[in-house]
Parts: sequence; structure tokens; C-alpha cells
Amino acid sequence: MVETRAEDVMAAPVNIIVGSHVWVEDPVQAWIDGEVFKINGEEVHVQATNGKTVVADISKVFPKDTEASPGGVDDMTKLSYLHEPGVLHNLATRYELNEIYVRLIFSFPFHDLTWSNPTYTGNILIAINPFQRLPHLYDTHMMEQYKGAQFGELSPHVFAVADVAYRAMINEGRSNSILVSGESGAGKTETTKMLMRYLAYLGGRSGVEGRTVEQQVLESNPVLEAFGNAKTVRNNNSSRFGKFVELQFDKNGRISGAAVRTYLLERSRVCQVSDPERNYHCFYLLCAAPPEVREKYKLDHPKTFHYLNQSNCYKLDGVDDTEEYLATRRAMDVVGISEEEQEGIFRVVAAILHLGNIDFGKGEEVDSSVIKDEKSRFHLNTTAELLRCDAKSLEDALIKRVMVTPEEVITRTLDPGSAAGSRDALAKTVYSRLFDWLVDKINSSIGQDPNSKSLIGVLDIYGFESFKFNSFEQFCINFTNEKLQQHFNQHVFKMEQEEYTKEEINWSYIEFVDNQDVLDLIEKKPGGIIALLDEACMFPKSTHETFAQKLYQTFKNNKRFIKPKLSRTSFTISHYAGEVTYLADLFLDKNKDYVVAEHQVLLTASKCPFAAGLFPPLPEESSKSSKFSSIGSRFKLQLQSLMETLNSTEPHYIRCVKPNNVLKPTIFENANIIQQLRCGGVLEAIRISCAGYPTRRTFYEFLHRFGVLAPEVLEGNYDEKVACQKILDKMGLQGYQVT
Ligand code: AOV
Ligand code: MG
Repeated sequence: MVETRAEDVMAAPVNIIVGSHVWVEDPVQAWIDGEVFKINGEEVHVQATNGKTVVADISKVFPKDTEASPGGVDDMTKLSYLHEPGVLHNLATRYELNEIYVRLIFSFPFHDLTWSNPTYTGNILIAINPFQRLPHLYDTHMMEQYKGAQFGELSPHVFAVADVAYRAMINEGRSNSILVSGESGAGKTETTKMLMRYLAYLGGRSGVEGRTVEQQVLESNPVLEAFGNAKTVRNNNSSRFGKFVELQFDKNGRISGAAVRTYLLERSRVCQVSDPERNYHCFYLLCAAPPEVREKYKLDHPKTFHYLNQSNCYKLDGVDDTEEYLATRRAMDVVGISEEEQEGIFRVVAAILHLGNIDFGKGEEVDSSVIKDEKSRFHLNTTAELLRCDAKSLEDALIKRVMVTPEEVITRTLDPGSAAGSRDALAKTVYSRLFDWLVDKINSSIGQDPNSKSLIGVLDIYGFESFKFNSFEQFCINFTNEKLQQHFNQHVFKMEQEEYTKEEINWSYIEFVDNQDVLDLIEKKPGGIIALLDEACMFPKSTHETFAQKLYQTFKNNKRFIKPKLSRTSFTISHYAGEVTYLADLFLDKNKDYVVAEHQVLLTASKCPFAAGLFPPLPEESSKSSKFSSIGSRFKLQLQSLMETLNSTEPHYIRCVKPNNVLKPTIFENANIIQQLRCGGVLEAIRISCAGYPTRRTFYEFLHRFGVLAPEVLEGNYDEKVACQKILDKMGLQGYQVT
């Protein structure tokens, strides 16, 4: 095999002289450009174009491409200097022209592709959020252009990625997946919707009357967004759940079914919202519904509801909640949710708002509570009415607990604090059941194609999160991101390097951060954090403090685990994307997956078939056994199964980048973007794509192709390998290996 490599342009620069145009590091702008005016040993003095004079070590000074095309390049590997400032400058140049996509093509084959078919099918698309509508970029005309165009012929685009995936599926009969990643607000969900729109366009049945599968798939997005998205400080429409959409195709390449899998909806948001965030969109759009709907559900301004007024944010810029209500109803029609079911759904949503307004006062007995006042009584009655259950039973379910011992039945009362906790637990359970119901309904309504041989999966999952206070939700979200990062590493780095090792090619291993150790820390069984958390949940005397102590003890020598000084309940994990400190305080509660028996009984008995349907009676056995079910462990299994699915597909990656934290167009924050590129492994991927040996030929192919350069070699009766070597020697080539 003869392997030739590109110029190793990532290596430290060698040709820096006085007069060179260069990039140097800058604490504010990350990189600034300028001209070298003095070199003193390793010290380079640069006159920057912004007026500053900078002295930097030569290893930190990179040459600037003075002949670069003014509009930048559409493929990173076309840059003459592939270093961090060059990559960043290229993205900035293009972003200024509203060219938000740049691709990174790898020209090496993966080990599972045969030599007869060495085309590399994977590529990475970098997408920078424009924070403004660019309608021309996604219109029908654009879709027409991308359909059937040769890859690389047109500008990089999400449509091009979807097109490659679709064609690979048709031609090779293999399943493909498109993994969209990036931090919160980077544009994953919007990108996913574009991908789905384009795939629906390719695999749709134009001219078919009535609801088509692809229409239903597309309209499932606004339905899920209304119930699973909310405004956060990072994104006005932040997905609070993960989503994997599997589009199934028949043998003619037409969409024949689809399945939506969702992951871990953030439950705490239903009763706890911090300023200036919002609760799930559906609550606000229902409060803005036409008057007759509002009257029916006894709704008023969102500020009158405890679950909404903990934050002062009610409205979203540029969003009309009344219009959103109508749009959601229309989308529900298309998806196949009946009028009656829609009525049931919104009745439950309204009931949750009223439930949150029930307050508790101290009862006469010790540790007991009563419904606080007339206002609370009104909301209690309204909740019962909407859920079609008995008001007294609802009251009891909120403030009393029944314990059955072999001897007797004991009724225990709850103090006002615990009663409020019980109320919130009910609200969260009902809401998460409602969300799961919607997902199931969408799946059954769209239908699965059991005969489908190939599919395209699109993954839109929450990005890495690190806040001032991080809890169990962030722990699960970041665990997911570690898993996906490993998948990316395995494909782009490990496999490529294993290929070199297998063929015994000299290869200075490009360092990439292998995160297997973080995954072990989190999910190893036994002994990982999730396993220890489950143990703590099962042991009645555990508290968050004993749990934290156990972590400190177990992981005191773990490089990825840090105990913050002076802290008694928080712990820090050194993730691939940076350190995150978690507060263990609510981990135990949030990990316990159980429904209070009284709540279950109450709702199973509801006279509303929809509400009762959310709480099917438990089978005899499970109601008795107190088998512990853990959210963390279940999530781990879900992720495992997702990874298995992804591993059986040909992956394509889209890395979304958030250009600024103010969510505004045209602002390009260098340091922020570099951080995202580093975290996402994009820079290493670029490095490997040019430092590797992108072109490979068998000896036969090589002779066939390049023999004309040395006809005398062909005439000589040489061994193939020797003949190749002779051609290479004659041409005086460098940067190749013969193995
Ligand atoms: P996310 O999915 O990555 O965040 P979104 O896809 O919701 O981010 O994008 C955030 C916002 O950026 C959108 O609401 C749009 O206003 C804008 N945006 C993103 N992509 C585009 C585009 N291609 N064209 C125009 N505007 C865009 V999160 O769900 O928070 O992780 O959990
Ligand atoms: Mg999203």
C-alpha cells in the first residue's frame, strides 16, 4: 500500500521571519493578526493591526495566509494553514457574509470499507447559528438544487448532508444517522427540522391525498416543542428533552414509517422556574387561547399561577402565544390526535396550573395541614373538576398518607411543607405522563414499517450544560454528551489510528481526549456514580450528605473527580468539555422513580378516560412489591440502546456553534467559539484530516495510475512493491509510506 499525506500544516510554524504576517494570541479576541518586526531567539515581536505590540513565544505564533480568498473557503481542508486562528478566521469571514456552513471532508476510508470502495462517506458540517431568518437558504428552490447534486459541487449545507445520507442508504442499503450536537442555543433543533424537511422532500409522496407519513412526522415537531420546550437563559426555545427520530424507508426510497424516541424530559421545570426563564410553552399558550377556551378551564393571566409567576417572564419576543395555541391545535390534527384527546390534553394542562395554586396551612393536630383558604379551595375544586375526580379524594391524596401494616391501616398526616411537596410531585408525574402519552400517540399514529430495511436516524439531544448550580438533570445531560463524544472519537480518531496501527504505518498518535475514564466514573457497574446513587436511594438512612461522603471516599484518587474544598455535598467532574460542579442535594429525590400510591389511586379512578388513561392500574404484583426503580439507571439503559442503534449506522456529524451569548445576529465572539470547537473535537478532527495519510492505493492501482511517469519501471520485471518504490524515488516525492 502506498499512502501519501498532505503537508503537515498543523505542526509548529518554521518560517516566521521579520516581515511575516502572523497570528498571535490575545486575551480578549483570542487571536489577532499583525506583522513581525523583531525576532529575539524564541521571542517574536509583533505589531498587531489593532495597534497593539505583542511579544510571544515562537511556538505560539502562526503564519497568516495573506493570499486567502476574501470570502473564505467552504471546506476547511482547503485552507493553506490549518491552525486554530486560520480556522476561526475562515469561519468569521464566512459568517460575515451569512455563509453559516463550512464543511470538513475526510479523505481517508474507515476500516470497515473495502478497498474496492474506499470512498469516505463521513464528513463533518460546521453550522454557525445565524440568529436571523435566512429564508432563501432553505426554500424549495434550494432543496431542488441539492437533490441529486454531486456532493461538494454546491456550498456546504444541511441539505447536502441529508442528501449524502439518503443516497448512501439507497445505494448501499445501509442505515445512516445524522448526529447534531452543540451547546444550548447552538441551533440543533432548527438544524434537525431542516434535515427532516429535506428528507421528507426526497422520500415524500407528492400528490398523495390526505395526511402523509412525512407530513405527520414534520408536524410532530411543533407538538413536541409546545410540551417539551421552554425559554431558558440560553435559548428562548430550549428543548428540555432529547430526541431521536428514525425515518423508515421502503425499497423504493419512500418514507414508510417513523419512530420518535425521547429522552429524559426535565420534570422539575413544571413546578419550579427561575427568573427570567419560563415553564413549558403549553402553559402560556393555553392561557392565551380564545376566550371561550380560557373560560372553560377557568384560566387567567399567567401571572395568577404559582407555577408560572415564580419568574417575571411571561412573553417571548416575536412569539404570539394565541397564534401558537392555534398552530399547536392544527399540528395535533395533522399528527392524528383526535378532538376529544386534544380536549383531554389541555384539560390536564389547565388542571396542573390550578393544582399549583393550592396552598396549605397548619392543621390543628401536630404535623398536619389543611387547605389554606377559600382561594386554595377554589383551585382544589377546579383541579378536581378538570381531572374529573372527587375533590375530597384529591384533598386527602395531597395531605394524607396511608400505611398498611399487617396489623392495621394507619393514616398519617403531612405538614404543610410536605403537602406542598406532595402537590408538586403530583404535578410532575401528571405532566411527564402526558408528555410520554404524546410521544406514544405520535408513534402509533404515524405507524412503523416492519418491513423497512433501512432507516435514517436524526439525533437532536441536549447540549453540554454547566451552570452556577448544577443538579441531577445536568448530570444526565452531560453524561449523554460524554457518550456522544466517545462515539465521535471512536469514529473519527480511534478507527483511523487503529487502521494505521494495523497496517504498521509510522504514526505519531494525535492526542485526543479519550473520555472512557469519565464514562467509567459515571456508569461503571458496580462502583460508578449512578450505581452508588441507586444504592443510596435504596438505603433508608441515606441522605445527600452520606451520598456525597461515599463519593468522596470512593473516588478520592480518580483524576476525573474533584472534591471542592470546604464543600460537604457538591462534587466536580472533569468532563471532556470542562469541569462541572454538581450539587448532590436533590440527587436522591430526583433519582427515585415512583408514583405516590395515593396519587395513582386518585387518577386511576378519574372519570375522564384521558386522565385515567395516563394512570393505568398497576398489575397486582408490582403494587405490592416495593421494587426500586431508578431514573439514572433507566436513562443509562436508554443511552446504551441508542448507542447500539447508532453503532449499526453510518454516522454523519453536524457540529452546531453558538456565535454569541446574547442570541443576536452578526456577533462573532472568538474566544467563545474556540471553546466550542475545542470541546467538540473539531480542531482535532481537522488536525487528523490533514496530518493523516488521506490517499491510499494498492500497489496494483498505484502502478496502473502512475506507471506512465516511469515507463521503464513498468517494462522492468519488478515485484509490484519494488516497482512502486522506484516510481516514488524517481519523482523525488516525500510524505508517503509504503507498507
Ligand atoms: P438548540 O436546539 O441547539 O438549543 P435551537 O435550534 O433551538 O438551539 O436554536 C436556537 C435559536 O437560534 C432558534 O430558536 C432560532 O431563533 C435560532 N436559529 C438556530 N438555527 C437557525 C437557522 N438555521 N436559521 C435561523 N435561525 C436559527 V437546546 O434545545 O437549548 O440545546 O436544549
Ligand atoms: Mg433544541
